[in-house]
Amino acid sequence: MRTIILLAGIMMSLSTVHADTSRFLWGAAFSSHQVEGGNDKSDWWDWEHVPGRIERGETTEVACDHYNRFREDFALAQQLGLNTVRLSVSWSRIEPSPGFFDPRELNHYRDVVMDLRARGIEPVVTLHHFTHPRWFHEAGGWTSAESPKLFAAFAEAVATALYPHVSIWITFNEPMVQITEGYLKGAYPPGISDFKTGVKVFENLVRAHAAAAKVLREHTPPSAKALAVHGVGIALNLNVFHPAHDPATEAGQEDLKGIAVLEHLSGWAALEALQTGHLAWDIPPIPALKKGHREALDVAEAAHSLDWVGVNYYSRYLIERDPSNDLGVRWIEPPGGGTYPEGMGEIVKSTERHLSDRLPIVVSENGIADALDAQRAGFIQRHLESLRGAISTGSDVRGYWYWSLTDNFEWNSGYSPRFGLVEIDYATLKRTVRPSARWYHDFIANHPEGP
Ligand code: GCO
Repeated sequence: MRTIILLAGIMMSLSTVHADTSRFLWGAAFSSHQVEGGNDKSDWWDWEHVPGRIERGETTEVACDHYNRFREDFALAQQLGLNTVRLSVSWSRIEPSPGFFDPRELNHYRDVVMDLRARGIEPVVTLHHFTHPRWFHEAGGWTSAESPKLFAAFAEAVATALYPHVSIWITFNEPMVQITEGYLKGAYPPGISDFKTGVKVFENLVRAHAAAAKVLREHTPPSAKALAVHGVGIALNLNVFHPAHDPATEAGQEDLKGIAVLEHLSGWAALEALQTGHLAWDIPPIPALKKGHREALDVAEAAHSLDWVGVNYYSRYLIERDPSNDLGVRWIEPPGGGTYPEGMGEIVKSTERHLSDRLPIVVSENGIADALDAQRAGFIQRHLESLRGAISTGSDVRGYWYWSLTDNFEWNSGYSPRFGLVEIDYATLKRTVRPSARWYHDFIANHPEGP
């Protein structure tokens, strides 16, 4: 009898009602390097161990110890009523040396996705979230013509090992951030600051996406079609840019020209290439490129290589022309800060204007660093209201993934920005669900079909 009662208790906690995955994907996101700890065969590990790079000298030996505590974290995701969790797998763990795919690590990630599924949560798997193996970096990383082939081999190893448990894939997180931070500004690994190299990297990322997309589609189970989105997506970093000056003035017109360059670089060039297979650069002269850069190239295999588009949206910036800056523009935080909920709907609409394939949209990241948890619930609510506005005027948005499930390592900023629905006490690794997470739970429960 006792056993029966116990079992019934377990069944009850596992049968937490989840929003229907065929209607709307409610979730939270995170990436391997930012939470797992011990990702020591990666380029980011080497980067963060150079003194002075990361605030307060923080590194990821332990991070949130998610690698060992994923079940505890997913139990919390389940309590929150999420029906999707967006995670990433670590290429450097899986392929620590060229061509060796470590079966223990592949099994680890199989356990990860199966644990989610056992809880009624659909895993969304990102293959590349900024970090990759040290050996790949040493072999030239994304500047090498071999890189698309190497990435596709990694994709094949992952897709085979996780089959048939993953129906929603993301090839790259923020490919254009990888390019601007890593190859134009030199603020992320490999720390290069050279526009022409960035252009080459873009081509390789497009080829790598296309090669991986083919493999991933072949390894997406037929049952995936029952989900609101399935197959291959990309997560684009899209900010809202407004001119610093009145567009009716000459200065405002200059600002708009700068915005066009930024938008092309940060989102639309990639979105166009992955739909049409046509990779076009049309950059007017800017300080980093005295003569500008015009280039058109066909990457036929990239045509129609997306099944859905992910939009990472955080904030708004005012843009002003500034010849002293490499890109010829200055980013200004608007008075009162960059938080701009109306931008959620605006960015969905402008994404749609750049769709030539009919692709559904998912908000693949949206979040706020708020240690005191004073603003988070309001932030989410206002962004969801804006999203609701876009949907009610015809936008095809099928999901929302809050960044992030737990606090985590925020790249060069270290551990101080607190994005989590769940707070991490880094001294004890204790997890505490924040009040805003309970608010999010209730919102989802009341809006199973979307905001
Ligand atoms: C990015 C990433 C995340 C960040 C998040 C908060 O945008 O850099 O996708 O890894 O942690 O955006 O800044």
